[in-house]
Amino acid sequence: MKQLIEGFTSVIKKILSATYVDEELVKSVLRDIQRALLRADVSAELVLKLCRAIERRVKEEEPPPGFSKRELLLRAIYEELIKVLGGERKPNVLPSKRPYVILLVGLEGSGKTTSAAKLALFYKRRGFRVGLISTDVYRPGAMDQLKQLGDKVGVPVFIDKSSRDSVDIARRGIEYFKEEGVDIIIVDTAGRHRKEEYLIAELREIYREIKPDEVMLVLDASIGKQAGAQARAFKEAAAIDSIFLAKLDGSARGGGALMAVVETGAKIKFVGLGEDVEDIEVFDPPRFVSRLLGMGDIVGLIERMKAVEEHMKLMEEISKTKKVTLLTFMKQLEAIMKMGPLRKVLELIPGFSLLPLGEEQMKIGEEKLRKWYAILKSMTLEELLNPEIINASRMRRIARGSGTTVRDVKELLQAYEIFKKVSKLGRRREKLLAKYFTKHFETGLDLGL
Ligand SMILES: Nc1nc2c(ncn2[C@@H]2O[C@H](COP(=O)(O)OP(=O)(O)OP(=O)(O)O)[C@@H](O)[C@H]2O)c(=O)[nH]1
Ligand SMILES: [Mg+2]
Repeated sequence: MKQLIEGFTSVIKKILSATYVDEELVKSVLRDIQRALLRADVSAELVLKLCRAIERRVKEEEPPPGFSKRELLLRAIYEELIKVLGGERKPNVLPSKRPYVILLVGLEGSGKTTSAAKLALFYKRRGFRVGLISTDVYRPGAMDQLKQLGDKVGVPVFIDKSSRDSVDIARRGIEYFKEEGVDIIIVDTAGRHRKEEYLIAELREIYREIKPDEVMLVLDASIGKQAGAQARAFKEAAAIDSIFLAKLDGSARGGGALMAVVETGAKIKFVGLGEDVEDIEVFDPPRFVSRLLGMGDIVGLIERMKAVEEHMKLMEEISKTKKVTLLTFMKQLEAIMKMGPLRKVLELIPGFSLLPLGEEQMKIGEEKLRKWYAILKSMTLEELLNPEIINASRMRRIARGSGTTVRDVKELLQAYEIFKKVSKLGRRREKLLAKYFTKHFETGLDLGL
């Protein structure tokens, strides 16, 4: 994983430090991405698909106002990588019932026992009572290994070194923990198989006997893209509910394993990122990609871009709709506030960047936006949709509810009237808005256009 992170970090550096973002830079960036991914054992097909998607977006899309081609390129890389990793959604890792039995399976040495302890700690920290069971009757020392790990994370472990019957141990262990009132029972199994088919046969037997709520397949990421074939084989032959992708940290091929497994449609719930019991993470594609890119504020950048797009869309809609209400106004304020500092926002609106607005006026403006928003939030939906019903007594109630004064409420209503006029003006809107903002923030109260 380290190599992949290094590869992407240097790609991002290249983008950020380039004087121009032109076709040549995009080409060289895509070449670097290809090289980094192929080295991480990602399949050539997937690499090609990803790079084509990035290239197409940079070519075809226009950055939203106020943003550059550079930012568009960063966003395309970020979003397309997330797509390849299965999308924005985080897996649900909470148990659906109590007690909840998780059966861990996987080939020899894939990381089952370590992952069992990691899971125990993970759930314990979230307030669940956890129990661990070792059913490994084959490898000497296997039970002690789990016992030691259990002690380390402070979770009880059920073992029986005198028994040779793993299914029986599992059954008794589950019985025991049920009586103890444990919420989540994690069953570690023996990894004596080097080949999938033998394990699959045994798995069916255990499954029939203990009927776990979830079968979690532990895969070793160091085998690279081959992990995809393994995930597929298990998925087709047995009831695998989720995947724990272990050893994603250690090898250069982890990236390939990750993407190959996602491609099969199997659900990766957790990833193992080291030998320690702490080294576990819920697989969260956006977070993972942020780390991969090594750019701390990329999420912030993309949120700002999205907010601007939302604002543009809203403006479009508002200029189309006939009925403008306080609710429209409120949505507009919401969109503006999401976009960041007012100065930045105004810079995005044609004509505004030239306005001689000082720091002081910006501050007044921002405070006002916040106040207006608080007032709007104190209104009922009926009031938002039919502003004309807001009489003196309603105004008093709204002012009280929002911690403002009746004067503030009146001011907001005046602002809304102007907004209503302006939003009907289509193209002329920006100019008038500009005029309105300068006047308004200069004097604080003069709302006349
Ligand atoms: N770097 C790294 N090492 C890991 C990770 N998970 C497990 N390991 C190591 O992989 C080796 C095997 O781990 P185990 O947990 O014993 O694997 P197992 O599947 O239980 O093995 P068997 O029971 O023999 O099949 C150990 O040396 C672990 O420390 C991980 O996420 N990262
Ligand atoms: Mg083991």
